[in-house]
Amino acid sequence: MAKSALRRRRGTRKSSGSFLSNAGFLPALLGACVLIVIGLAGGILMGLMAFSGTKSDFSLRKPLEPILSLSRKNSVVSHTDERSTQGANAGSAAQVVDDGIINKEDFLNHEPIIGNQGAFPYHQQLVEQDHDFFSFKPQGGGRFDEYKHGNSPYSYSPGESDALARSRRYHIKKAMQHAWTGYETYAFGKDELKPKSMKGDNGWGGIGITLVDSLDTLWLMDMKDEFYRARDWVKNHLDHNIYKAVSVFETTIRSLGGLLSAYDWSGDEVFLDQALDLGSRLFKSFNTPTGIPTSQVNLATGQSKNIAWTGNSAITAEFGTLQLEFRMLARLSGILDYKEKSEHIYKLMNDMHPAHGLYPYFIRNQGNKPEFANNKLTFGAMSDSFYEYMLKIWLQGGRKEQFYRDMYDKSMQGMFDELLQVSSPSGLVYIADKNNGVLDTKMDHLVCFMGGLLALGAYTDPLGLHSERAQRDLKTAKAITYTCYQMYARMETGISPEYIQFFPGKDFQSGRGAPHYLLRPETVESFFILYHLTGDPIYREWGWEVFQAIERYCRTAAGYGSLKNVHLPDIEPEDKMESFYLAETLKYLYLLFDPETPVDLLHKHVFNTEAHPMRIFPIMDEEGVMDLLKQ
Ligand code: DMJ
Repeated sequence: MAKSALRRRRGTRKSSGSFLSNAGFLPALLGACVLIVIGLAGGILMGLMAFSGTKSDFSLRKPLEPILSLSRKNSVVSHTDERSTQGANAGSAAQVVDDGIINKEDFLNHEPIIGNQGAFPYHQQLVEQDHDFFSFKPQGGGRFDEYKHGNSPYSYSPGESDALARSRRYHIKKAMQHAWTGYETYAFGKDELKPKSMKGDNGWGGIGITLVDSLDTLWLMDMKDEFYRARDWVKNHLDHNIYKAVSVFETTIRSLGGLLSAYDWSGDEVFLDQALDLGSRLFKSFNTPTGIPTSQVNLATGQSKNIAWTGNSAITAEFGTLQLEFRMLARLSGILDYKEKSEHIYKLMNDMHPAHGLYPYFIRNQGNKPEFANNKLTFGAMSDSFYEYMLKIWLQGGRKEQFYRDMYDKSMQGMFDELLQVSSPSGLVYIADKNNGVLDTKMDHLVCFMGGLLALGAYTDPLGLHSERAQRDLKTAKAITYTCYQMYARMETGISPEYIQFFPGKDFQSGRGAPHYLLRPETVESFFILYHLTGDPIYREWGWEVFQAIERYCRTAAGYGSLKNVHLPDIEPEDKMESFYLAETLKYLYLLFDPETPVDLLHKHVFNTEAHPMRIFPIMDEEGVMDLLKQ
């Protein structure tokens, strides 16, 4: 945007979005009347210019973003003041919103402020190609307070942050090149690169987990030479016939999902052949009396078992996160069983009718009927992606299988009723756990995927984006994502710990015993989805901050390593780089800054839980008959 236009928009910042209350309007109207009376043509022109200047502020607002109905009952009146936000990273003063929200009811009745606080004030200068990340210093969490309760306070025009985004995208791709080059040099074909000792590691059984998980990231970042070298390894060396019990869930989301997505983007049959081979081996885990697969399967023999530390139970997030992949496999192979048996799990779960649509994370799968094996509710570890797939199965099938959407909406209602919390004193919105009916006021970093999921659910809600339900979900998505951003911003390294705990009067503290960061993606995942759907440039600002912190504190000579303690800026990274760093974290960051992305979340693609995008497909024919295999 031209600088003069930006200055003009900043100059018109107001505390109310009402057209009539915009101070530019009345003077313009009065001026126009006077000038008409005295018949001065030049005066008329000036009046018109003043009027159109006011209008242009409204036309610059992004049309996708809904403005809530002003007639909603019990809305808390928001008021603003001109205090500047502490440490704001742009010269312009932000408006802190004191919306008086201290508990869940206040939050749920709160009507978000949308686009009426003037132009977006946080744009920074383009990033140079030789940018020095070592000088990055976290600025703390005392900024962007005006976003806390699901507000999108500033106006913006589509694409106004694109030039800046491209200058940042360059550095995300450089990061991928750095990580991939390290992997290719020291660990090609191994499961993981050890980023400090520069060695390969085959902890997953030797099925090239990092390579396969990275394929579509290489494709989307246009690293085609690297992609085809990896493809040749998949063709010539990848062998799933290994005598080892592997995790059905992890191997499905990382390897099977990676192969299917690589096939979907490139059309290269090598990936399909390997996916069909791997899928048939993993599918042996479904041979249980209940039909709920075991946690592990031996890829060579097909022997399957649950893991001992769960008390021999199956894990909800594991068996509930296989469906996108096996439905895709059914479609590509013509083997209907893949679809039916993976979907059957959801029917079984639905028939258990858990209170509030919330599922404990251990399920006994030995008898003829599944049973709940504990009473622990969470949207974090061990349950998370089960809720994610309720929505995404529905999206994958062209939004026609209402059963899944109903299940999702019921569970979200349960989450609102039972788990959603507001912290004190800051009023941060988060999703707590519940153990045997007692709230555990903590939130895993893993829960941060919920910002993106709720937003996706809102934008595709059959009741419409302007419905009360979708608006509730959208503002909650934004509020949780703000809390997740704070999980980074408030730490000494600018990087989030594994979980946070909330204490009355003290907001949150890093979770006792887990101050580490494993290079996890969930927060930047939500930044990407929220940016993609709303266009609000704030998510690019937060994403850039997170990326700089990762560059500063996690980069090693050959890749990136996890952090043992996010409170200690002088600590070295660990010798561990999970494949999801390349598959998810770097991919989501790249997509966040990629104005030219071919990814389309609303019309074309659905991401599996490991960030592998696949095309959606209508799953019923015109008559409404289920016909997965007809495509
Ligand atoms: C990934 O393997 C997947 O996103 C999974 O659903 C849970 N989290 C890890 C990364 O944190």
